[in-house]
Amino acid sequence: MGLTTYKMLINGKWVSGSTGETFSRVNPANPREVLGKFQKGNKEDVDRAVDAAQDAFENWRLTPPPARGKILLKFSYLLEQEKEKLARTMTAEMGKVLKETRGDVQEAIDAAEYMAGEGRRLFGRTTTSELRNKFAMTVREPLGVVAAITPWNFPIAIPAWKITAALVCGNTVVMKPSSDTPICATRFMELLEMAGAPKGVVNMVTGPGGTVGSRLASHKKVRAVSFTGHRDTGAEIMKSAGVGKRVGMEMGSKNVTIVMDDADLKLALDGVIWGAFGTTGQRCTASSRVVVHKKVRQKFERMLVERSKKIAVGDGLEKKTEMGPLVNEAAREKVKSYVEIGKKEGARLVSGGSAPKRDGWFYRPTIFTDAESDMRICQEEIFGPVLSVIEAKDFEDAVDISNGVDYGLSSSIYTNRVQDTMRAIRDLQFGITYINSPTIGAEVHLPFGGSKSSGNGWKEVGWTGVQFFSEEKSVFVDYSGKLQKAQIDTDEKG
Ligand code: UN1
Repeated sequence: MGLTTYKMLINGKWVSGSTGETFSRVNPANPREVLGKFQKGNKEDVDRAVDAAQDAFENWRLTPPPARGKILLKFSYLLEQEKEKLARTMTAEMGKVLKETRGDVQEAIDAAEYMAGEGRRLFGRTTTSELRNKFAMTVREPLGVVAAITPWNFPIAIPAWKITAALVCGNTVVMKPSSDTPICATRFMELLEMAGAPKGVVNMVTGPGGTVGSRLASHKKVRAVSFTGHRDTGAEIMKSAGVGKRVGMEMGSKNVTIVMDDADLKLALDGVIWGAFGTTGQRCTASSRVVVHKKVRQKFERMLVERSKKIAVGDGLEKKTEMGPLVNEAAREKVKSYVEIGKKEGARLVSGGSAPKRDGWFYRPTIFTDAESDMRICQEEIFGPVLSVIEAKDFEDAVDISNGVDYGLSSSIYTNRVQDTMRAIRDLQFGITYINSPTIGAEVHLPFGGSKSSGNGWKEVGWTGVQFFSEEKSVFVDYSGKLQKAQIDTDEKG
């Protein structure tokens, strides 16, 4: 069978890039399997897509939000119908196991459903005025053309977080997907079109971040950029975007699970294993550190090592597989180099630390112990199946270690003490805190985002997704029939 050549979506048409050049993508579990050819877009393609989105904006912003919501509801039904097929495509394209890719599609369905309902909310506020016969309220307005720069680790869910929120608010979109998951991105766009998104309302340009992504971020007509990915790329995007543009950043993290001395260790074991090795550790929310109370450290560590050795690593399409490959060669090289760094720093390798002898970018679940909080393996994002065990003297020490990183996306604690639970909720400097469950598994109707260098203050999904993609305009209606001056004319006497 010949190789399929995929196109880009600009102004309702599937087109080739202006250079005619293409790139390819292979299956990470079997790099000899080439999945397709994709358009290598450039600046001109971005400009065409932005112009199309700009042209489509006028009609889309005036389309009643409930009608926009209906398209999103239809989109959620189409995703539901396509769930199994899409999940299989995703596993072949980026490697995570089938039950997780099904979860990825489900997360997109959930986001689309939530945002469909927003079409009948998009709440502003009404409030009082300090003057008589004057009315004050806020209304939500779209921003205009927005850019979605999306990652490969949640190639359906994360585009859905961003794009369904953008659309219900009345924005038009240009998406630049990761070059590791262009098939998922293509199918995502096709389903949006089938759901009824008018031409130009959603566009997609594939190609290198350095040209397509940076042109999108710096484009004058783009009013907002929503990015999920590596912190260094995020910093570049911030620079390209310059001032006057809304930029939402979801970047890396160095998440933590605290296991206290009173914790249910079996429950904690399930949670830490899932948090650290689910998605092969390639989640922004993955637990790459486990901070264990000294009283249970040795016991818990033995349990972790024993379980980690049993994890079945392999092709995510096979039923027995529990952990798939890394997304690409560079990702595996990065993991390898951090394992060397960890050894040199003096942490003790107690599980994994090598790649199985087979094709594909596999790596064994890896655990370091005797790790110290200031080691690079405990500070830097590895984005792979590498977990470091750090011992804590007591609760305060555990919180200090947890907070002692530049990042702050997700945290969790296993304890049954109500005092420690409440203090953890108060003191952990992370955008998300879980009690007695792993650091992964956020739901789409609550804010998602991190503190410190994990983000820049904006959050995604739920009502915070709506806030990002809309301008809350203040409106004053004076029906007194005379000039009334706020702050100057007072009405103290009544
Ligand atoms: C990500 O890794 O960027 O909470 C997103 C979770 C998922 C989303 C992860 N619902 O792990």
